[in-house]
Amino acid sequence: MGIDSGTEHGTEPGPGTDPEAEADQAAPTRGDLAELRELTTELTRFMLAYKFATDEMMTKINILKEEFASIHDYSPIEHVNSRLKTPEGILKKAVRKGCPLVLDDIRAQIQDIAGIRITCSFISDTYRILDMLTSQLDVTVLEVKDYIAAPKPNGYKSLHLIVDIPVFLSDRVDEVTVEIQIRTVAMDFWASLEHKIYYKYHGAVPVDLVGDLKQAADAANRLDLKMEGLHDQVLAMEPDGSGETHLLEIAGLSQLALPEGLLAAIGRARAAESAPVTEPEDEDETEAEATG
Ligand code: 0O2
Repeated sequence: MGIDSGTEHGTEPGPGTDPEAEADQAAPTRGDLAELRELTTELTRFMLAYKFATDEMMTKINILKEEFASIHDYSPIEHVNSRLKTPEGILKKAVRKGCPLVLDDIRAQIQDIAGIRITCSFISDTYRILDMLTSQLDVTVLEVKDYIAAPKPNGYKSLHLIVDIPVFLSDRVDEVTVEIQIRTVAMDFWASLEHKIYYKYHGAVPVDLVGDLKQAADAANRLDLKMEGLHDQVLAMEPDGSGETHLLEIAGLSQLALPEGLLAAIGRARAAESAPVTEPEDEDETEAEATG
């Protein structure tokens, strides 16, 4: 690109060079600029599709979270966060995986450009959330990896879900891949520390630390099982065992409250419906009685 040419820093041009020709070569042509503009637009569209897919998936998850918080005593979702891989991160991963640096190949081979992590209270909740998301009609499941049932040798546990969801753009619909990791708070605590250690040692974690990490993963698992057991006991103590609470009692949902008159009318209608059915009196007899 000419940064090593002799014209840099006021150096005299060497014999046989034509400064004008060099300047022409270095200056971007109209064609170059058009190409650059096209590439920028293409890259922006590429990244935007992942941003929109993340937004859509976050909406789905937040709907579940809010619905649970409003109707049940607790939400199985503790936290949700999302991240988009940076173009640099995508490039690094593509090079690491030997993926051609072509957008279509990157799209097909790098499945965690859009990533969402859901942290749940209990192990059973992770599967519950997995079922709820995978059964949504517009979600195409590409892969489920169950590292909870089959943890990695280092102790890593999590559910990994790779899905495609449609993103409706002005002129087309793109199917965009999103990676969703679902794990308990304890699994997440372990994974974030292990991730830090792994990066600190550039992947070559000392053997004793590997052993300690595995022990910590086992302890996290014991905690998860204990907490789940306690939770089951608490649920069993509730009158109907459902953990349901009355929607209208929830603070912050006053705009959903029905007028008292309407509630009373619904109550009367229900009571009438469930009242024992009385046999209708014989019409002729009633008429005869009336006429004397
Ligand atoms: P980062 O920096 O979190 O994005 P892939 O490389 O994704 O094509 P792989 O490795 O078979 O294929 O996928 P897998 O096993 O589903 O892992 C994907 C992601 O899960 C990782 O992304 C991590 O975020 C997480 N993960 C997997 N194994 C471990 C682990 O042992 N410890 C921790 N802390 N996290 C793990 P990246 O791209 O590797 O890293």
